[in-house]
Amino acid sequence: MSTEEKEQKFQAQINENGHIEPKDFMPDGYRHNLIRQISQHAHSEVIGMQPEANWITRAPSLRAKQILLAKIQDEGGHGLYLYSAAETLGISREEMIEQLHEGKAKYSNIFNYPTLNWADIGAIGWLVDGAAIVNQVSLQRTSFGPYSRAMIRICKEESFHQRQGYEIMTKMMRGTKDQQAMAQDAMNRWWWPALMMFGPHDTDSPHSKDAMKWKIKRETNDELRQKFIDKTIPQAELIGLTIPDGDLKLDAKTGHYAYGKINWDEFYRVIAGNGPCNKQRVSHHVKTHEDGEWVREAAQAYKQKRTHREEVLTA
Ligand code: BYC
Repeated sequence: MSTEEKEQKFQAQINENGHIEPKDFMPDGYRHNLIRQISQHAHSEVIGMQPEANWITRAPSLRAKQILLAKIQDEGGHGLYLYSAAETLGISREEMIEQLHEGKAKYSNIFNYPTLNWADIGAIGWLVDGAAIVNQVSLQRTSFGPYSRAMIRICKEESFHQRQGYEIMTKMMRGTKDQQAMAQDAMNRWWWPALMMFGPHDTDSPHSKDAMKWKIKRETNDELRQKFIDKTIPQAELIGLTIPDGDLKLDAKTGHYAYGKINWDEFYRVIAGNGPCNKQRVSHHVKTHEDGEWVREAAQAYKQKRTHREEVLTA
């Protein structure tokens, strides 16, 4: 088959909502776009553990601490599924980590903001995981088999994460005036960066056209952002939180909320490495990676020893 025929067959399979598997033919652009997106997604999961881990030792109760620990551990697991999915496309874990450390690979804008108090843990679970679920539910139908299957497992855990955050916010809104003010302050600081998680508007999103054609993405950045806004506003209202956007307005005809202008200058500054915590996040990851060198060496030595023993036994 000529390359052109292979590409036609590939696109036909995608058009019929079939999965592409690692050993199937795929155009280079499809492979590169997926490696970029999946590895950045994996880095987000792992870097996202840092702002939450900041509050493990100061959780207000044993129950809250257990739940937070379980959630953060889940995020580490999500990173592992995703690194494995990306590895099926021909990139190694080492290369991906190197790209992260050198600033060549991105991770979600949202994890470059600080967690100043316990209400921020509520806001992350509710808004950040809430935004992530909207995106990831859609990605369960992505065309690349290993990514789609990883998303199905991840989504099962994400809804628990979102509830964990909403429970914290609800409790604080039922608490003292100071606790209510803390919850509102967290809402004010996390709302806009959470909207930015969906990426630039469709008209300014360079990867969307191919990603939609190849069904890597099943809904556009703006479609997903709108879904998140429509779903989250009633949740905020229910517990008495105000959305920090004076332009919010429900369009009775469409059932969608119109919203104010997103500060894209801030978004591009943060994803270029100049947000409040970028340097701290990456340098912490570099240090932890270096500290873990002996674990990787030991695992490698154990693997070699086992392989050698199997060779001796089967000789
Ligand atoms: N942050 O053409 P576009 C979690 C970049 S973690 C940073 O629209 P695309 C959790 C984009 O990479 C869940 N950069 O790109 C974990 C591109 O730059 P490059 C994280 C962003 O890929 C722990 C440029 O802007 N979820 O739930 O078609 C604790 C142009 O953008 C962002 C995922 O990663 C951003 N927000 O669409 C708690 C979902 N947005 O690469 C919670 C998977 C855009 O050319 N990813 N950029 O240098 C996606 O669905 C897509 O990659 C995006 C962007 C919708 C994010």
